[in-house]
Amino acid sequence: MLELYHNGMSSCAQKVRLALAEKGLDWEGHHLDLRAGETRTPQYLRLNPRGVVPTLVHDGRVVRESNVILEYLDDVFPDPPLRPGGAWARAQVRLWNKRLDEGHHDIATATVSSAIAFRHQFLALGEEACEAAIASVSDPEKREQRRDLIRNGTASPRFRTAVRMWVVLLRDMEAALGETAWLAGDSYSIADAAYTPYLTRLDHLRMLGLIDGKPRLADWYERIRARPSYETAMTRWFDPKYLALMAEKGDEEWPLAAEIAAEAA
Ligand SMILES: N[C@@H](CCC(=O)N[C@@H](CS)C(=O)NCC(=O)O)C(=O)O
Repeated sequence: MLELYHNGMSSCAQKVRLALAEKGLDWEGHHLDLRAGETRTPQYLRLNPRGVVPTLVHDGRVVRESNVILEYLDDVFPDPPLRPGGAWARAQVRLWNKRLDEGHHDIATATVSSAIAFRHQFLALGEEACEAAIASVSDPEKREQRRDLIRNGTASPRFRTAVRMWVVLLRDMEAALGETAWLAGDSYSIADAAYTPYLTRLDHLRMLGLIDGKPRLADWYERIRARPSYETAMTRWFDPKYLALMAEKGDEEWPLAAEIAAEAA
C-alpha cells in the first residue's frame, strides 16, 4: 500500500502526486495543514524529522524527499517509465531535479511565494501568533528568512535575488527545450513532473510574464497542463483561498518583479 503525507498547494507534494497519477497508482492520502503546524507534531516528526511534506510510506517503509520519492516510484513501478533509458540521459534528469534541491525550491520559490503572498496569511494571525509561527521554524536560517519575508515582503533583498534566480532557470529551461521535446529527453520524465509545480506557482503568482519571449517553455507548459495527470494531481487539489491571495497580491507586485527581471536579463 502507498500512503502519501501531503498538502494540496505544496510544490514538493504536487510533483509526487503527478508521478503517482502518470503511473496510474492508487494511494491513500493524509492531507496536512501546513499553516496549522500539522507537520510539526511529534508523530509526524517521527516520519519526517524536517517537518515537511511530502512523505511516502510504502508497505510500512518510509521514503522522504520529493526527488528521492520520484526516483523510488520509478524504480518500484517502472511501467510506464518516467526516466529515459541510458546513463547520460538519466544523469540529465538528476541534474534538473538536483537544482531544485540546491536552492530553487528553498530560496527562489519560497521567497517569491512568501514575499508576495503567503506573508499576508501570517500577518493576518496577529502579532503574537505571527511571532509564534516564525519561532516554530527550527532551522535558524529558514527562521530568519521567514521573519524577513513576513516583515519586509518584496522590499527584502532576498526578493531581488530570488527573481534573478528565476530568470536564469527559465532561460536554461528554454535552451533545454530547444534540444529535446521534454526537459530531459524526448519523453516525459520525472524532471517534467518536478518542474510542473514551479511553473504553476509562477502562474498563480501572476508572474508568468517571465516566460514572455520563451516560446518553447510556453509550449511545454501548455503540453504539461493538457496531460490528464495535471487535473488529477494539481487542479483538483488547488485551494481557492490560496489562489485568490496569490492572484491579488501577485498583480500588485508584478511591476517590481518585471523591473528586476528586466535588469537581470
Ligand atoms: N527537500 C524537501 C522540501 C520539502 C518542503 O520544503 N516542503 C514544504 C512544502 S513545499 C513544507 O512542508 N513546509 C512546511 C511548512 O511550511 O510548515 C522535499 O523535496 O521533499
